[in-house]
Amino acid sequence: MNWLIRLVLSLSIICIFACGCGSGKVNQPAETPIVLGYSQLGDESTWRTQNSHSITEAAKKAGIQIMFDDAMQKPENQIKAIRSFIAYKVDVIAFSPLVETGWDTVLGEAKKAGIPVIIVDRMIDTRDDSLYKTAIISDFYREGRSAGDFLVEKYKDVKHTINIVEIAGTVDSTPAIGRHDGFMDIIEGDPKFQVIFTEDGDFMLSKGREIMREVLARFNPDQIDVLYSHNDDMTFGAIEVMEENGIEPGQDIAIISVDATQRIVDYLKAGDVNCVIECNPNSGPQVMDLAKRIVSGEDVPKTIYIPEQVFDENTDFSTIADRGY
Ligand code: GYE
Repeated sequence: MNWLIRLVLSLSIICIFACGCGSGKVNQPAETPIVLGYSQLGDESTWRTQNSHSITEAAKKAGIQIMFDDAMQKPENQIKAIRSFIAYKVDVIAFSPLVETGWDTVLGEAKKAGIPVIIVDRMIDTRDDSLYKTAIISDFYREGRSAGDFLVEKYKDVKHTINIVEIAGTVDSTPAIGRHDGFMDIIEGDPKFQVIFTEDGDFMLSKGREIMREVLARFNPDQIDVLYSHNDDMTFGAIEVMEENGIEPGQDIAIISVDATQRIVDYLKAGDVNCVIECNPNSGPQVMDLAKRIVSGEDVPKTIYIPEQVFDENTDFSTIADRGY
């Protein structure tokens, strides 16, 4: 489709025109670049900012024209963006779904239009897996189990009750579901572990702060042994509040956090956080590779898990590479 028409239509969509530079090859016939419509769910966290950066940079490097839309944490905006990608007849659609449910209709429309879909980062809940070509995601259930395993090991010789506060991610999102379920499946085996409070903080620093204030209004600090937070930004908010209240993070309250941004790794090294579960936001190059393979008709695996690690207070810190975000 004519780019001028697309430009006129795409008022709310930032189009990043990749120059396709860097191949250095001469005599190469000019090819029409792949056009990828990408619906990002928002910009709620350090992880998300890095993920968006990884996606847009990788598109440039791969010579893919990306139409990138930020849905600002609203599934209805994601549906709108996907519909506009369909109207523009992009070659491939990729999106990171805010929540798991509610995608069948719009993905059915993409399928009808013959546009393949790549799911990135979080998963969708559907009975019809022909609605997407591939999903490149994190194993959130395993992340939750790793958090539980850390506690079981840390408190293996302790007999008294371990009271846990959980700050969870967005309701109905794959990371919040997996990180909760995996964790519970491990700790429920031992009645000394008790989750005394859990609330959703939407993966946002400000909500982590708010929730920790609420927790301290309900409980004395010495009633809380552990904070399990579904992402680093919420942990940062909670730590701020602990410090305001004279609580030593990592000492008075043990902390488990998910993502592994540089700032949380620094806290881990300083003893302010006890366990960090890595969640890797740098999926851009793999997404571009999948887009190219799908457009050229290659078969790709239905589910791809991004490899991730766990760092805790017993890790040799010199082995933790700089995070870069
Ligand atoms: O952990 C969190 C972000 O979906 C894996 O979303 C992602 C999560 C990530 O807001 O920081």
